[in-house]
Amino acid sequence: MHVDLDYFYAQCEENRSPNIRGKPVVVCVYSGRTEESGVVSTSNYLARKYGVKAGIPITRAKKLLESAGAVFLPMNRPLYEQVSERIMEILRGHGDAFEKVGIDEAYLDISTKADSSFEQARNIAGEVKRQILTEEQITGSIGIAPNKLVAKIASDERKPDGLTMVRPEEVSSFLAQLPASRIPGVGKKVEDKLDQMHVKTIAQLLTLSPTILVETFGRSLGGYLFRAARGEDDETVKERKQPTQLSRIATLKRDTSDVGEILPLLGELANSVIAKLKEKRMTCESVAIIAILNDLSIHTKSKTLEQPSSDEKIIMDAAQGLMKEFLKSMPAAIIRRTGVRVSALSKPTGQTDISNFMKV
Ligand code: TTP
Ligand code: CA
Repeated sequence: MHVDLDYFYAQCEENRSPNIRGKPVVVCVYSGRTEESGVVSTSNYLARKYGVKAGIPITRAKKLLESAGAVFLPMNRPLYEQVSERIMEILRGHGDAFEKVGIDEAYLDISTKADSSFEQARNIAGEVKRQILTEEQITGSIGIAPNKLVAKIASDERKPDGLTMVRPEEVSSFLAQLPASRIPGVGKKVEDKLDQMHVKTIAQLLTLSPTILVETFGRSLGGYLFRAARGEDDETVKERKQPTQLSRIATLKRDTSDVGEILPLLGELANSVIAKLKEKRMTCESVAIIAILNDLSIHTKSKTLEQPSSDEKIIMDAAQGLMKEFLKSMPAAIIRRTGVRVSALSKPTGQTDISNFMKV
């Protein structure tokens, strides 16, 4: 089963401010350069009807939505991460194995829980949807199939609030009618090349020999396309490891070497990293600052803490201290973007950790 939440950031915003429901909602990543500069992160389905989608400039979105009563909101990542984390916990409980693949996307192996029955799988999907909706007021779209690849393609078939089940005997006919661009990993470049070969649908992709595919796309991508067109995939659903580092980076209002202008933004980024660390109940042992200069060169400076920590003051002091040192060591540096990174992350295991027993 593949679960993909619908217009996720925008849906979180609708839940937070119910008065914006029924209006086009656009979540923006403001670069901070000018009031309007930046791109659209995502939009609700109403805004998409006007052509407003992820990646287009905010100025363009404003033109498209002129006099449509649209709402433009800045991205609020901590909010989306909290909602995501709670939904992932719900999902985890429904799978024999669980794999989060993005903030709003996960695979579940439900073979055992569904007793290998597709009818039973459909019931589980219904229960998953119901639970996410009642507990978090979020809708998602689900694909159920014999493997991860087909499940992912299926979850995208009926959006929003969709449920698409593809039984083993239906895989070929389901895929055949779809555009080749629906295969995960087929972006604009591959699509253009396939176009030149007069391949638009997966049915047409089936006519290309492995030799042609490998010649055109190389061994790895060519082989993948050959198998994907046939709905073949044997990847298992596997839990991803905890991250070993976290970072946040942002653009300053203007290029500067003034510590007084840099520290407030650095402080915000540090706070965001600290919040994330606490949310994951993890500690870090190393803190680094990132400085991208106006010539786009990237500089980092890091420091090892005396002991693993998630303490606000310790991490904040470390980040700000590093930035002051950096500016002193490179007085001519003019900074364009800055960031904070914490690494050597671990999860304190408390009483069960053998080293704690040893200390007593
Ligand atoms: P998606 O699942 O691609 O998009 P979505 O959930 O907004 O819409 P859909 O109903 O079509 O699934 O991405 C998940 C979130 O990731 C999305 O809400 C915002 C963020 N995102 C960006 O910030 N920039 C991007 O370019 C994309 C594609 C997504
Ligand atoms: Ca989504």
